[in-house]
Amino acid sequence: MSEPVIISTWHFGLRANEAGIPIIGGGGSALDAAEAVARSAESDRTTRSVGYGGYPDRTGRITLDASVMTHEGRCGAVAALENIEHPVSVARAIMEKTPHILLAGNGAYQFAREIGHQHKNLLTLEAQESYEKWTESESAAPRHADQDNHDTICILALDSYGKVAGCCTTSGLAWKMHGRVGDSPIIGAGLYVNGNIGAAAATGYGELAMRSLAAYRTVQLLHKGYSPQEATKECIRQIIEEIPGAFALQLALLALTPDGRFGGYSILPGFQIAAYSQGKNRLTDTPNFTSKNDE
Ligand code: SD4
Repeated sequence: MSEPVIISTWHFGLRANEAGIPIIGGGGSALDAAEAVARSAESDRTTRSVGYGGYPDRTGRITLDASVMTHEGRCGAVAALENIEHPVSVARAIMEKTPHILLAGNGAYQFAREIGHQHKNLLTLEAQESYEKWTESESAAPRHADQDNHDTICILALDSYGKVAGCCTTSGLAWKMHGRVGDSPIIGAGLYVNGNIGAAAATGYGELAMRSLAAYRTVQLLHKGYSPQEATKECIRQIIEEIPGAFALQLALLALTPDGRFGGYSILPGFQIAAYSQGKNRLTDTPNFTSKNDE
């Protein structure tokens, strides 16, 4: 038997973890626990980049990306899904009920409706007001993921049977172009799980994770014997070396191994992991490239 672990991204992961703790503590699966954490964040109207309450794209529409992956390497994802509160559960249903991995846009919406998801307007008044302010004031460039624009939740979980699983769910970068899809539903970019080696996920500026296949690369580093902390750091180091200008953008990685070790690393300061382990749910700061605070 393993000691269960749930790690998730950013400070609001702490509250969301609470939804998964009774599941994993009661002998439930890593996937069930991670999905419950994701669903809790999706329904939280105060998180600005996940589901209900998220910021819209530059045309005022909220479009959602999500993915799930199991210890067996089974996976499902949705991209550019609109008006459905729980994209993570749609991603899981694609994995479990269809021969496909990724459904996008209207097809994803139709599938969600067929399996019983309700149509819901996800744009809250607060998010709409922020959007209106942006349309009046800003240039047309999508915001880079920074301190104020970082709410994608990624969850990696280890259950008491020693199985790892992960989920990501997001409304993506605020004010993105309509139709833009980020890293979160791209298996290998925003999320990757290998049941024997470990799991990794990314949050931040999705284009960096897509160009580098950051989650897959991190799992490969775990395979080479790096610890989760070292693997996330080395992956960020490689990305900064390979991609011009990456050092000025935020990308944060987290990783978990089947023996319960975990860690994270980011380019810019401010990334935090909400970690439930050894019976405690705590927020931990992670080292980052900019502050060079990991020596
Ligand atoms: C994206 N990676 O759509 C997401 C956004 C994000 O913290 O993680 N923000 O690019």
